[in-house]
Amino acid sequence: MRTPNEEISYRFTRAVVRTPCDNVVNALRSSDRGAPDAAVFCAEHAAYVDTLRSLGLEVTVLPALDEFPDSVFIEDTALCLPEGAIILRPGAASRRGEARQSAAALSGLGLGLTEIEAPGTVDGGDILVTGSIILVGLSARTNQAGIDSLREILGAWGYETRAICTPADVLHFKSDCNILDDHTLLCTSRLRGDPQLRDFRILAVPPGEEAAANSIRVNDAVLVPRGFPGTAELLEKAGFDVLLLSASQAALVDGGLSCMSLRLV
Ligand code: CIR
Repeated sequence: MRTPNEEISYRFTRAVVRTPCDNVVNALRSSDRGAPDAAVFCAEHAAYVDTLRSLGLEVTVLPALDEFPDSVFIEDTALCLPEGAIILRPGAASRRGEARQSAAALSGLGLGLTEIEAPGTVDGGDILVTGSIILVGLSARTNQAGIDSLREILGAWGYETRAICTPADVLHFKSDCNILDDHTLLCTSRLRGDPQLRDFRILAVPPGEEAAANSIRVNDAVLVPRGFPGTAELLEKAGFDVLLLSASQAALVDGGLSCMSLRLV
């Protein structure tokens, strides 16, 4: 077993992001609440990049890819760990080509690459790194073959892979659950009590603020989407430094703060 080092889940030196493309108006979405505005999306994305830089990360900004409407959600294409990058095989066929693009960029940064093989599918949004335990949500995007393939790679690196059910009608596990520190998770109340989360202290977002569970700890701050005052207050009372960010356009196409970057230790 790998020596527990929980800080790999929230202490980062680098991030890789991809600029939203004009074609983001055609991004996948579970229900249509209107198309995102590409210009507003770019402005919100630029503020996100600035915030990552202000927290000490070196950020590589990859160019927009108009042939892939969802490509701003780069987290779904790879898992980056100190041992190397695992190139994922996204569950949505329209997104598979994004992974090849990420592979090229990550290899250019000097990371060793391995990959999830067909018929496995895994979206990065279903993977939560919590030190030596990696939680992987079984979802409409991440299948059992994908989890098995991931477990094999991660096992060789000394990590324990724990499968968990992504709640029904939720896109990704991390839509509902993210790490705050070595022992604490922020999640929706529908995940509270899940036996796979038994080792963690749980802070549950208030009812009606489920989307705020996709907040991310980055170094000394927690990035929280704007518009969820109960969650911001909960985190501040628990001693976290909260930074509010607008993610209104990502939210229209089922995205959030975690999915817009690959964060590297
Ligand atoms: C999709 O359906 O794949 C995109 N529209 C949203 C992906 C969000 N990714 C994430 O939460 N990790």
